[in-house]
Amino acid sequence: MGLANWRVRSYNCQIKPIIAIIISILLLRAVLSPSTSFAWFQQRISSYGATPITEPNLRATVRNDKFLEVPQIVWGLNNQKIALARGLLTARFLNRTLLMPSLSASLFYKEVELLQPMQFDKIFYLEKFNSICDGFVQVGQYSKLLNKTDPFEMQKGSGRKWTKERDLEQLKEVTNDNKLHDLELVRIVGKNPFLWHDHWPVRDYAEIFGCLALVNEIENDVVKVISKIREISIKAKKNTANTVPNPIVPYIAVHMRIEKDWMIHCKKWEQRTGMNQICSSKKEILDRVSHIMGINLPAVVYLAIADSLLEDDSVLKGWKTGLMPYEKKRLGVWEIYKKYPYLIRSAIDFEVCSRADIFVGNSFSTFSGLVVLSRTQRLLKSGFKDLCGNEDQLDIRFTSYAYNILGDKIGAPKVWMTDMADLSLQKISYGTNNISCDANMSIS
Ligand SMILES: Nc1nc2c(ncn2[C@@H]2O[C@H](COP(=O)(O)OP(=O)(O)OP(=O)(O)O)[C@@H](O)[C@H]2O)c(=O)[nH]1
Ligand SMILES: *[C@@H]1O[C@H](CO)[C@@H](O)[C@H](O)[C@H]1NC(C)=O
Ligand SMILES: *[C@@H]1O[C@H](CO)[C@@H](O)[C@H](O)[C@H]1NC(C)=O
Ligand SMILES: *[C@@H]1O[C@H](CO)[C@@H](O)[C@H](O)[C@H]1NC(C)=O
Repeated sequence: MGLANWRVRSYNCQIKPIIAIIISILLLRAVLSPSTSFAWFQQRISSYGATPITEPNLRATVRNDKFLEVPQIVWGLNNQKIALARGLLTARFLNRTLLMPSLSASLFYKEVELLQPMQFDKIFYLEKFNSICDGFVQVGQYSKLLNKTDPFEMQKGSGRKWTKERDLEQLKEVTNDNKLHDLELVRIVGKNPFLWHDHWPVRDYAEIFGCLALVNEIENDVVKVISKIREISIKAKKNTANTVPNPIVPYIAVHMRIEKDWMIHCKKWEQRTGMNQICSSKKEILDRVSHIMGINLPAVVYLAIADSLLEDDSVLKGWKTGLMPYEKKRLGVWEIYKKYPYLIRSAIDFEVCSRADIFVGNSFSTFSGLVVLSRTQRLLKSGFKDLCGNEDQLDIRFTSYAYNILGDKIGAPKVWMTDMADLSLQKISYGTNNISCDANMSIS
């Protein structure tokens, strides 16, 4: 979600009244005190919209003997990817290599000791990353450090007073400081400095995400899950009368965001903002998906859902005839997921959604938003220019939809494509109900 920390925040909503009063007092204090995440969140909302600082043609020289170190990266997979990209773009701004960052394998938020630190290269293929992103950003190993000079510690501020402008000003000061130029290591310290301020255009993020390939072991498991989906599709097609010799077996992936804590949170969010398109009930999701035109039935629908919903088989019921819903358990791939921590489970689901023929997600989810970004990139690379407004000419494959927004076709979800010319990541990291594409969208 946009409010990336909805899991933390919604936790507060489930507590009994007496505790709620105490919490309210604490919250009130939080508003008045600049150093809390609540204040950060307020300020985060208000600090978007300035122009980004990078120009596409200006290629910095990333030095491979000067490094930037960033603090532990936290939260859900896609918020971690965004923070990782900001760390890399900060390193690029300083012409430095980013030292191998530490991600968090678990979804715990508050208890730092439960985060399960996981090195970047345990999940992403380091050599591939550096080769695809060569000339743009680089990740380096700690073993490359000579340790002949003391590191410079760059304290990132926090709270309401630490604005986007100050954040940027600090970066510029560091680049202008000649003494720092020769220091081997600049170390950023502060609390989750990359969850907040955004100085870069969507294109820069997209370029980095395009360099992230999973390590072979995990990639092989992605392939196994997708083969299993296609296998079931092929069988289903064979059982129908209109058998074709070479069946095309597309599959649909739906990121079904209906966890209890999300539903509580999104309802509050709708109340606060006066928007009514953030939440979608299970029934609404099923209904919108069933109205997508041009799907060749029967078709497998892969449900990307949180593990907590796997025991709830009501997600498998009520689908239109011909749409065959499967989650990890019914698909028989739980054994594959089971051996991994949260981060990798989510990363596998991400790829299954990203490579689906049709993807349907929630435009207020960072997970869905980054899936659509990756699919948009692929569409543009394959020569698509103007998707929106030309739905009739659209090849059904690789189309993405937002189930929380009604589209132009009766009952169907809205076609969704990332605006690659956007100057900030706000829409993706916070969510939006404006997902129509821009005519000036072009191939990067
Ligand atoms: N929410 C959740 N998702 C899980 C879990 N385990 C695996 N996943 C998968 O990860 C996907 C979504 O990841 P999230 O962590 O919810 O997404 P995010 O990257 O934090 O972004 P948001 O959508 O903004 O919350 C789900 O669709 C699941 O398939 C889990 O314990 N909780
Ligand atoms: C410098 O320190 C890092 C750890 O902080 C270590 O990995 C590296 O090997 C050290 N380099 C040398 C040359 O000792
Ligand atoms: C980074 O490299 C560019 C191009 O070589 C140069 O103009 C700029 O001054 C460098 N900046 C820093 C902080 O080293
Ligand atoms: C929606 O986004 C597009 C670009 O992505 C922008 O041109 C347009 O003005 C936005 N519309 C609204 C109502 O915000």
